[in-house]
Amino acid sequence: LQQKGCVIWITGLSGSGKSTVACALSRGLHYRGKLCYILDGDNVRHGLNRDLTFKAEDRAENIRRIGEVAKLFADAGVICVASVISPYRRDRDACRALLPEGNFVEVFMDIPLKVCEARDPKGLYKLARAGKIKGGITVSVLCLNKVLTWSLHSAGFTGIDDPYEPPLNSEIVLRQKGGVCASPSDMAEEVISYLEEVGYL
Ligand code: GGZ
Repeated sequence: LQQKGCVIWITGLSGSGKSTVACALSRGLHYRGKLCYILDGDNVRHGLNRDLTFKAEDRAENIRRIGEVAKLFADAGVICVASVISPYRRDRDACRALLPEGNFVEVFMDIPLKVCEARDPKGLYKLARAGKIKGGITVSVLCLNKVLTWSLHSAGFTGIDDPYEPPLNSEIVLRQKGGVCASPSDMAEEVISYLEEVGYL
């Protein structure tokens, strides 16, 4: 195998286009004969990470596991594309630190919240605005004839009532130009050009 593995880490809000760009990128890489694998937050949360919620420490664990798996792919010579919100800078930087210098390429989907919210492909922003996401599970217990209620896993929706910390030094920033988003395949081409420049392709 002639290929040098690396991790392409796509971070951004829900609805910013991470998964779509990851797919376009994977197509572009396969077209160039490169082995590539996508770890998508939403998919990984149905299997490996199905025990995790959206509270901060679970998001951190989600990112830690995805970072470790991505590193294994990179060690095996695969270009691993991770598309995850990864809202906390500290968690992303910990994933970067797992890899040799230059092998972690952070791509920031710098798409304004109002654009992501207008897209709202799964209706999650609408639910979040209606206050139907924050709060997690409510537990009530009857104790000495009084109902005691408290909330577990209190976690909001990223960008609405949970934070997103934008990267400060990402290798690539994908943003709108003149108020218009480039197509996912044009965005993927920007990533491919970068990989060519730095000698991955
Ligand atoms: C953010 C949420 C939440 C909350 C469900 N906050 O855009 P999607 O819908 O299809 O993908 C999102 C996915 C986020 O999973 P990640 O593993 O990428 O998140 S993180 O990096 O923060 O751990 C979104 C959906 O799950 N989703 N609830 N409360 N996104």
